[in-house]
Amino acid sequence: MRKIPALVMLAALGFSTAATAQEVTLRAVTAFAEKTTYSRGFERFIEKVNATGKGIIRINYIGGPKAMPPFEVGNALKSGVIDMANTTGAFYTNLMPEADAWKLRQVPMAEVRKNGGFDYMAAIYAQKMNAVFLANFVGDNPFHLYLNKKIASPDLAGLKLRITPVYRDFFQAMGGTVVQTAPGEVYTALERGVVDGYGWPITGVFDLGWNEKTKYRVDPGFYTAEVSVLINKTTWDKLTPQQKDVLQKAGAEGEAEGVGEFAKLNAADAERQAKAGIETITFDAVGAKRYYDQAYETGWAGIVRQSPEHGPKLKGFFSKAQ
Ligand code: 173
Repeated sequence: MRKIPALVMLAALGFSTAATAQEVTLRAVTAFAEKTTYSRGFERFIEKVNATGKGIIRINYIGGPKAMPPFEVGNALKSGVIDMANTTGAFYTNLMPEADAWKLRQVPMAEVRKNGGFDYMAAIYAQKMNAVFLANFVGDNPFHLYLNKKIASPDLAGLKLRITPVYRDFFQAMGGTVVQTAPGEVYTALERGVVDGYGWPITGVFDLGWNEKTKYRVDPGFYTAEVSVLINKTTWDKLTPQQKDVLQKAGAEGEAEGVGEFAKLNAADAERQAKAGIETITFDAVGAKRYYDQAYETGWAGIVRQSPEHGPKLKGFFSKAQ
């Protein structure tokens, strides 16, 4: 028998795989309630992928926190129980504390993709999460402290506050007592008076009715929310270039859209809060600067404490030029 040259053999195999490639289906979960602010970008992304990827790739949207607790989505993604997740770094710090550093990003996402920061993070995602970070759907979108008791200065002594890892170091540094909960437990915690306030971005307070149980918002905002699509890396590595392309295109479009979208949403939600009777608490110029600076100082200190190896590098990539 004549030997078939290896190259011909490979080409034939490659051809037959491409010719018979099946539509792949990916299982997806969101860590935020379905059809609310931080799931909407993901839901648009799914629609786009399912339209442009017809016959090539399909996303099976399993749903949100009713299907899976938000703080377990990271584990499920890493292990391959799900293929795709819409979530935020603060929800999987147990696996990758560095992911919470996205909140400290002060330069546009597009710049992080160019300055080496994205590649640096991608390597950590591969190593610690077995994941590919596809796209961030949230533009600049500051966090705030919401309260039901008035404060005159950045002093949270005697106050109990609902947190995630986003706010922990900052609120504790101001003397607050903190309790971590998933977003789905905030309403009840406020209603029962279990907490005197909570951390949350400028947008989304109305999604779960928290406006009914919120008296004050403290200004200025600090940090920026990050909510992104992650893909299990084992799944990703098995996709064809064509399948990857569908995901990457829809991801890049969503990331670009998020920038303008959140600029509008931030302004609209601030106005809606004022109309709903949520009063703003502000400090004098010195107090406001101290508050804002303390947010970043305590935030970075927390990241560096948890990741002495990567924290200082990430600070270089994510911070505004001094
Ligand atoms: O407060 C939170 O639950 C939180 O950490 C978060 C992160 C990104 C967007 C919205 C909320």
